[in-house]
Amino acid sequence: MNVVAPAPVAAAAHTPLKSVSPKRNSTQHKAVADVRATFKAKMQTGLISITNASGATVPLKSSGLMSSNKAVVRGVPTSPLKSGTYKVSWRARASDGHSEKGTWTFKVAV
Ligand SMILES: [Cu+2]
Repeated sequence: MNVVAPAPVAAAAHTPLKSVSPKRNSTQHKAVADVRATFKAKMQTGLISITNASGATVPLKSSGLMSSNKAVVRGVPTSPLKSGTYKVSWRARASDGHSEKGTWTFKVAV
């Protein structure tokens, strides 16, 4: 009888991203007060940064896991985001200790 080696397990996201707000590639028609990356489970740590169309970092008054829901990494700009294109970068550590990161983009037209 042949011994079949187990197939290698594909490197998958350990705690996948469930949704982002504002939605990826969306256009918002009012100023955006916060951005959120929601995962399928609680995370250990998380950070968000936002850059504008010229690549400048948008100042945030807070960035991190929401204390009321640790599956959500939230970034709160110092002032709501007005018209422009924004890129959100997130980085988070899952409960198994592995770090993940990603980006998404959205527009504001007010
Ligand atoms: Cu993992």
